[in-house]
Amino acid sequence: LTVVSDLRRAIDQQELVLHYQPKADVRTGTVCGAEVLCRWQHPRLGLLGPDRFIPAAEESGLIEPLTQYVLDHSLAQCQQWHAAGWDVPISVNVGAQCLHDLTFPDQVSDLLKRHGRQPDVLTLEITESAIIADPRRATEVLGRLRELGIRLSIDDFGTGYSSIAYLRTMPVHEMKIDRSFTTNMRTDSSSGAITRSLLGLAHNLELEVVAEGVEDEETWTALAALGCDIVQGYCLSKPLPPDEFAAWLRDRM
Ligand code: G
Ligand code: G
Ligand code: NA
Ligand code: MN
Repeated sequence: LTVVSDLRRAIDQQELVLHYQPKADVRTGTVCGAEVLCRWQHPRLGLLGPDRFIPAAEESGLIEPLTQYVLDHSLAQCQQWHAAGWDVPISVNVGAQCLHDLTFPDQVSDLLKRHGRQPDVLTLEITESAIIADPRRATEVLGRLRELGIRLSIDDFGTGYSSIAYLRTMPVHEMKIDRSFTTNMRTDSSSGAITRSLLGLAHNLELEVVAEGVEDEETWTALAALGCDIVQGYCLSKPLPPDEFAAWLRDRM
């Protein structure tokens, strides 16, 4: 319970820290973006993962200010990289409440302008459950975000109460195949079959495909053979704080 009042302070005091996990083109290995993952540097409890505070933020209404914070700080970071000669698109996770707020698209647009970034540097990762809570409202908000030129990605695909029918009406650009399928795709035949099927489904709908949870070279190679577009996972790098991410990027260039 104290998490909620603590979290409000954390946002005000800027105790939330952002880590960045790179994504790469499957064929060339070129870095093509980074997912922004929030942590809380708690003064007493140390570094807390999102599972410790995102659910409380969603229940208490603090997810909207938290999302604003994450967008604001990651777009500032993106602008700094740009000034240093690196154009790294960013992907930010967005919960259900933002997708049901008709003012959200304009808020995002204002933040992009404030940081001097073009809309196509930003991908918003959404989950199926966020859509299902209020599909009509979510479709309207997503349509507006897409009109603004922001990219949209459907995260953890296949793990929620998925409805493939939503893929027909959701204006998304990208599908992320959940790591529960990709991590074991070479050893578990049903995970392999699901991965192949999701790739086929996404490509038939002209969506780009990101495979999450790619932990080894063999899985990367197998995904390349299946025509997957982008990989993310420990094989490339774990999520890193900004200074370590910059050093990692410098080493690869
Ligand atoms: O960083 P980690 O791999 O532990 O992230 C676990 C999950 O926490 C992610 O898959 C994502 O759904 C969620 N998460 C991380 N950062 C954010 C954030 O800034 N906003 C929201 N809404 N969820 C996040
Ligand atoms: O947005 P999402 O809930 O998918 O967040 C990704 C989560 O998965 C983060 O918590 C991140 O630390 C974790 N992760 C990223 N890459 C890998 C990986 O290769 N293997 C595993 N097991 N977890 C990963
Ligand atoms: Na995500
Ligand atoms: Mn995921």
